[in-house]
Amino acid sequence: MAEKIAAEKKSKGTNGAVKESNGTKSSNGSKESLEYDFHKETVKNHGLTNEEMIHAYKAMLLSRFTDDRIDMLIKQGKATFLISGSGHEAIQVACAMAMEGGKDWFFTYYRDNAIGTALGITPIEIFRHIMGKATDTFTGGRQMPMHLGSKELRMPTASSPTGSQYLQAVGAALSCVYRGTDEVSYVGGGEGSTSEGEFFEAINWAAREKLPTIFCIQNNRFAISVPIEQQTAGGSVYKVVQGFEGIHKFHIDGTDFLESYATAKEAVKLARNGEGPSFIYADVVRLRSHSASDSQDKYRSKEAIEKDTLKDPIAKLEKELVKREIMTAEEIAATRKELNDLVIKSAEEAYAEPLPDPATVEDNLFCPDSEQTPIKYEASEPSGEPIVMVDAINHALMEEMEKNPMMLVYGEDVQDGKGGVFTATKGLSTKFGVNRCFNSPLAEASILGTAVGAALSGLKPVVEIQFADYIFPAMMQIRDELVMYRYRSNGAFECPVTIRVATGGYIGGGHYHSQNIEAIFAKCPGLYIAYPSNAADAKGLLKTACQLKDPVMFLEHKFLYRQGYAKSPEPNADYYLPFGKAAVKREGNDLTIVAYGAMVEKALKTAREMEKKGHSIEVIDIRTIVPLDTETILTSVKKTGKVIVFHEDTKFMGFGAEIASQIAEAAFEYLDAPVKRVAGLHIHIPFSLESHALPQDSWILKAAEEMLAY
Ligand SMILES: Cc1ncc(C[n+]2csc(CCOP(=O)(O)OP(=O)(O)O)c2C)c(N)n1
Ligand SMILES: [Mg+2]
Repeated sequence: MAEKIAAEKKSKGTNGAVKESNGTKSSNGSKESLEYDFHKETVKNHGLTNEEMIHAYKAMLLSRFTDDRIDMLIKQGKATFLISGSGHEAIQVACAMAMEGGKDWFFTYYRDNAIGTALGITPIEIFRHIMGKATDTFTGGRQMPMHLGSKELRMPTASSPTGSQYLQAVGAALSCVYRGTDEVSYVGGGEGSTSEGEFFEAINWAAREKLPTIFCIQNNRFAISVPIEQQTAGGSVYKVVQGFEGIHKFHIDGTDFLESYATAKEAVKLARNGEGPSFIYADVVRLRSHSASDSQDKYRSKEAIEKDTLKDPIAKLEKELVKREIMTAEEIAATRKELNDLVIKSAEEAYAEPLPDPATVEDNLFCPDSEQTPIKYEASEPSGEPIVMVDAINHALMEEMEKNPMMLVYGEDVQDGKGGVFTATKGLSTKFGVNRCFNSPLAEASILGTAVGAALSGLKPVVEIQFADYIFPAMMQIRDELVMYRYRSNGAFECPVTIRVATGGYIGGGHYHSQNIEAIFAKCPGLYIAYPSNAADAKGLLKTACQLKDPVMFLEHKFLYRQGYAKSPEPNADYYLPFGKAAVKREGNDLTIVAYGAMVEKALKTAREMEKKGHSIEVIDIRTIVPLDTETILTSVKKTGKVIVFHEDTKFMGFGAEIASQIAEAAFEYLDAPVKRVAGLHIHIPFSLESHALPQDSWILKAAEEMLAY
């Protein structure tokens, strides 16, 4: 497509590539590229009114003056950090003006200040943010500068990991198409961040599905101190991206506002018309050091730094405004003064405002109860035909997709005929169509990253990770993005993704088809985690996960999928189980065993054995890791005085350590024996020696005997 467009442009003689290279070397040896493929001829068709040009100029100035003021505030001890957009303003303002605030989606990065000002974010809002004030509407004082965000502007609060925004923008673009809109999704980033794998995953997904995404790579030739030659093969990711079909590519001078605007306008037009994504590679200059913690004179020559100032986008636009007689030199001077005064006044006002109330420190980690989906829990008893766990999961997905047209299911191999490697998603794509249940590329970060973007923009993605062992490419999206959105935006954005993960061992799966991951992910604040032990619980909990406005990790034990003892009478379509409510599977007085997942049946087996010897054991299935039903555990322990915490994952740093320590802290006086843990060895699960690594019936039986004899 892009090649076709380029060929057409050339044949029309309006837009051929300009091949002019001054061949100069910067201090670090970089050759500055001036081989633009978007010709100045097109710029004539920018279509901007004089007022719009002045708006652009003012937005650029406001952003620049705000940067300058922050630098001053740091010197005065009134601010701590600056990450400046100086030199990047033209392309940013151009993109903002080519799009529509409040309609389109903006996945910005920490240097995208001028996008904000062009869309109407005011200097005082920036100052409140950089000073971490309670009035900071982007993050409520929770994030360092510069992480813009605005619900009204559809600008999900930015984060710091370089490159994690790309897939999210693609997910939002997917949502734009799914919802039948002509909305467009912008994503900004630096040239350095394109070395992250997620960048290429995002280009791949957007190009493959022709999604309305505008990738705006701002090439300032440095990633902190690392020059582009050390960053990218061939010295330009623009060249690398040529290999992707289905995406329009533009290489432009991002310091030239009109060229930037004409390009952005073209890209937005293509996206709105369903003609696919665009990749804009905009050469810019970094007029300040990377951040307030960096001094570029350590790694750049004075001459090279000075040379960049000759390309200052604001000076360029001023020249253009005068040349076109849109503004006089006097008007420019007056505008500069007026805006600088506004910036100084805004900084003073913001400084006087209060810091956040310490009482709010835990707010907005999860959706507050008052705003959560109202659910009638356990409205019926499971009483249908007995069903195996994997079918219960399948039915939960069917029923919830039926109820919620915004719910999508995707992952590797989930589409029919396969219907998932464990058949959990069988029939969904046939019943609901492949726009609602579809195969993703083999890329876990893509699955999660797009799901985050889709969820932010109104969909309910319920995605599958084929094996827990392979969730780790998605770790960044889960740990730093998914679970943080609500908190980092101080409640403005929610990210209700459900991640179904096939988990656990006992299937002879060796190192890479056996892992348990609940302890790793329980360390992620803001994530609910369920780990059911039977079909009815699986259905009830998964249906609840599909309704909740928070991220949920839903762990499905592979060994239980078709296990006879994990069968239950099927609950009906209105059966929902609450998170944080443990099940007392069996009552007893002499010992408590706290278990979950595949360990529940082993615990019950031990209880049955010990009953024959006259001992009564209480078995608790916690059902959800987060939240943990500590109350049910403590009530039981206070009654029995003895407790074994039993799980499959490694004993060392396993989730049982948390349970054990909570018991020790809250019920020490009630204990007649030290808290005991029975769990897996701290090794990688060996294929042929699995039964020596994972807990066996004999392990828990022996431990119970010892505890009862204590
Ligand atoms: C995943 C990740 N690794 C490292 C960092 C630290 N870091 C912050 S900005 C940056 C350089 C980014 O360069 P580039 O993408 O070119 O954007 P620029 O800052 O030049 O606009 C680095 C390494 C980070 N924020 N995230
Ligand atoms: Mg850079």
